[in-house]
Amino acid sequence: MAELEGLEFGKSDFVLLDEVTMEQFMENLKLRFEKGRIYTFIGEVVVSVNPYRQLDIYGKEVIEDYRGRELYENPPHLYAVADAAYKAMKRRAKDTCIVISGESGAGKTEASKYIMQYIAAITNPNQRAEVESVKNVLLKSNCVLEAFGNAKTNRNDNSSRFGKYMDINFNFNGDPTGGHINNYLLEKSRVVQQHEGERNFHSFYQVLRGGSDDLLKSLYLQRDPAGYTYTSQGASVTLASNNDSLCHKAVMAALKVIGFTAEEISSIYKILSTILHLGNLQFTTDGEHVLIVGEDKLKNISELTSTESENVIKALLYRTVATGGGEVIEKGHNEQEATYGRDAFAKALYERLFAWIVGRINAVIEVKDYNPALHGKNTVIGVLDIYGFEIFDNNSFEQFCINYCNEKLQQLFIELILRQEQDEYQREGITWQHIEYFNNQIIVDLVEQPHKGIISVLDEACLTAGKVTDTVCLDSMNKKLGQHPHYTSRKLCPADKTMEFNRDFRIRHYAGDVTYSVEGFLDKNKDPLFQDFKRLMYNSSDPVLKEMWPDGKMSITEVTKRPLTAATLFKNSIIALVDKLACKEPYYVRCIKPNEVKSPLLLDDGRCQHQVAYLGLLENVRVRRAGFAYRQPYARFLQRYKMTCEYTWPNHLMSTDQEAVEAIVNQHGFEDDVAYGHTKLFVRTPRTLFTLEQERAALIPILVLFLQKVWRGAL
Ligand code: AOV
Ligand code: MG
Repeated sequence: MAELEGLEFGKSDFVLLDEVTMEQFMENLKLRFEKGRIYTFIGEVVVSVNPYRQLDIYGKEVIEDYRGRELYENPPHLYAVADAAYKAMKRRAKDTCIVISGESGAGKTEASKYIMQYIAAITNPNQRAEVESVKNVLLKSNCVLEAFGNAKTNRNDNSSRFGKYMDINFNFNGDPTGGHINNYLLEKSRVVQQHEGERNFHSFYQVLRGGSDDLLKSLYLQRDPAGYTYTSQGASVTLASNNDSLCHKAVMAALKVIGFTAEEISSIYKILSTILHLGNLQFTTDGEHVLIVGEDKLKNISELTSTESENVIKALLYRTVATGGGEVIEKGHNEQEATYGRDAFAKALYERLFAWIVGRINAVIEVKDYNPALHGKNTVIGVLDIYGFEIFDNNSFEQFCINYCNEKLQQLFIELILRQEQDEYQREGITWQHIEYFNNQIIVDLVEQPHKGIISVLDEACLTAGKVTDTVCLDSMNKKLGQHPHYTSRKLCPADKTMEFNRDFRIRHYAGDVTYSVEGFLDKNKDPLFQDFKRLMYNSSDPVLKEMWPDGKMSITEVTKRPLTAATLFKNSIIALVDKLACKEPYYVRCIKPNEVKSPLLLDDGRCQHQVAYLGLLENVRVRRAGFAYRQPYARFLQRYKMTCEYTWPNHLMSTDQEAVEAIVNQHGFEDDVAYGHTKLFVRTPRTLFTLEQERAALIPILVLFLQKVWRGAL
């Protein structure tokens, strides 16, 4: 067993602070960070600080130290939470989930990978081939999804640009039998546009830098990302770690392990290449018609997508529209429309590729032929790693969605860790001093409330016929939400020079104020794509591509129903996610970003205090300190520990179970560590239960012997 830490490393659980103040919390956090102790408990919650350097605290040996141990037996670690979630799942057949939260760059994705590795390492001791293969796919899927779903932002060189929730299914032995990945709103605008200092998704640079000469030749690509508009707008084509080429090889290998066929892999890279060529197409006009500059690229595109070149030209320059009289006509684009259509097509190609990859992985790991009658209950551990709260110089629709999602997760944390806890004490009649915390439900409502919330105003503007501009939409938000304490706009607050008239609005989020530019909101919310592109792809003779575009089958006269908007789809998916998490036993990792400069040495006081405050960590400590770590209904407690007390074994003669439980508690001298609720016993520290468990374990063999003798009539 790993040694518990000495006091020179500070307190391993914030609950042990002398006083719960920001000063003491920060002092402990800082001391531990300086000593390389990046994890600290708050009860069962792990607080993690990004070390920005490789620490020697992971790997096989350390995993062995944590395997099957109780939380408090080892120093705080992600492995301890992973083990707790696993034990709850295995011993009590509970579905559990591990929710990893924190702002962009705080270390969520890294944490999720360590957790997955831990679960993979401790399961399947018998090395059964089918379980090994499931584990392998689960682990390898990370590498693929990071390549296609992560990118360099100004906050994080490997920023997740999609949300990921992965369910891992276990059989009654506790071995993984499969899984399912849900992905949430990929930031597809990045495909065609990157801010200064940022990059497109890693996958593009990886293939350009790591693809073999033959592959690049077959894709008509040159090596230099600077040669493609879509990979060079951020003017930052290289990562500090500069490992694009190596990653490409790892992704190729992972795709093969997962089970992608050679044709499928080829189609994936053809799509990436198509997107790059599309980005380099330009449009001009001869005064009457719009023309495409660079016919050679067109030829490449039609070949890569297995479509006819004239159909590609047609889809890029014209759109089919149904007139009021039911007549179908072809309408030529102007230059601006053609460029817009091209970008929308490139974004959709990438988005569908990503969704298809996720679906393909799911098809491999989906639990097949599971028979509960035969195999027992199929339990699940969910791991959530989603994009963190983010503030950039320029915040748009994507940040709005990402930050809304983080509000929802904070709300879930409040609901599960703070509110339910306090509610239960009240219900059980345990003396309790109420702890104040900021409840962000008000901000969640500001965004998602039907008829009144921001999403609803946006949708209304999108559905209104005619030209509703972003500014008109902003006006209507100002009218509807001007009074809301968490909403401001420059119109409502003219003195605030940090915002622009007619363009900006600000939300006071739980994690800080974010000013959003409304420019492009409506378009991103409507997310239109001309049917002509869908049809073009559906008619491709590449079966993989065709499979991604089933809706291309519809003719223009059939495409009348308005699809749900991007914000509403996202909202619905996040509400479904929260419901899924809420019915599982939650385990939390709260990640903190120590500084803005990725330094392993600096713990920026101001930045960290801000995160500790908005994550509600002090309140978490207070609730935990005032509270009781464990609770059990009297009957269940009695059933389990009655053999440890002479007054309760084999049966008690007291009038209630509560009295019998009191007898057990008193005999062991645990009076100060418990409280009696209406229906449950509340236990403050884990050591009490640990002692009882040990005693029970020691007694069971003796009791078994005793009972055997009784049955044989020897006694
Ligand atoms: P995020 O997932 O929280 O951000 P990451 O997990 O990608 O953040 O972490 C950012 C970077 O910090 C990583 O690429 C590593 O360089 C470093 N890092 C994080 N955790 C560790 C660790 N335990 N040990 C060593 N280095 C670490 V975002 O996806 O942007 O919200 O959307
Ligand atoms: Mg991430």
